Amino acid sequence: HPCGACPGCTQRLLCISVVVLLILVAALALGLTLALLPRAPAPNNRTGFLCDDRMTCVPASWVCDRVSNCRNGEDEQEQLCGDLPHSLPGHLVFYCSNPRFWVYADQRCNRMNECGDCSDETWSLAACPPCGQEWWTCSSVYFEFCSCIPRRLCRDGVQHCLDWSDEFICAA
Ligand SMILES: [Ca+2]
Ligand SMILES: [Ca+2]
Repeated sequence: HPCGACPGCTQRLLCISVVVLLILVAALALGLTLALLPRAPAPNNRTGFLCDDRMTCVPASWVCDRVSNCRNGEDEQEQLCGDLPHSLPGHLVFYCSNPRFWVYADQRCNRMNECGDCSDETWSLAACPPCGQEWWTCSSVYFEFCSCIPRRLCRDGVQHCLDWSDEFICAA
């Protein structure tokens, strides 16, 4: 039978047409959405400097270190490095408790005392997470550390903690 001959056939054809149309519209909408979405700035979510290739993410402390890490050396350009730290984007800089001193953002909470007064490590300003598995928590007697001592320094016969806990309590 030709389709017009029975009402059921026409209805089925109409139904199929509507479904096909709906699928097409949905596909178009999905395509548009994907095309309009902002592209991910980097392969993973890290804080750093994004090179012009939109792929290479340079750690903050590699910016303006006189070594080109971007293919075209964008991380060392005059515009960025001419007046440190003011010429740097704010997210790459951490100001110590004494605002005359600053460190790169990736030096905050890296367990090393780069501010000199541990304000990049232990003060509320830095808001660091707890020391974690690899570290022993105590007050350091060494200038280079603050409140986290590498566990490899536990029970090595040298006092690293003010309370000696690295030699008497910490298990390496
Ligand atoms: Ca560099
Ligand atoms: Ca630090």
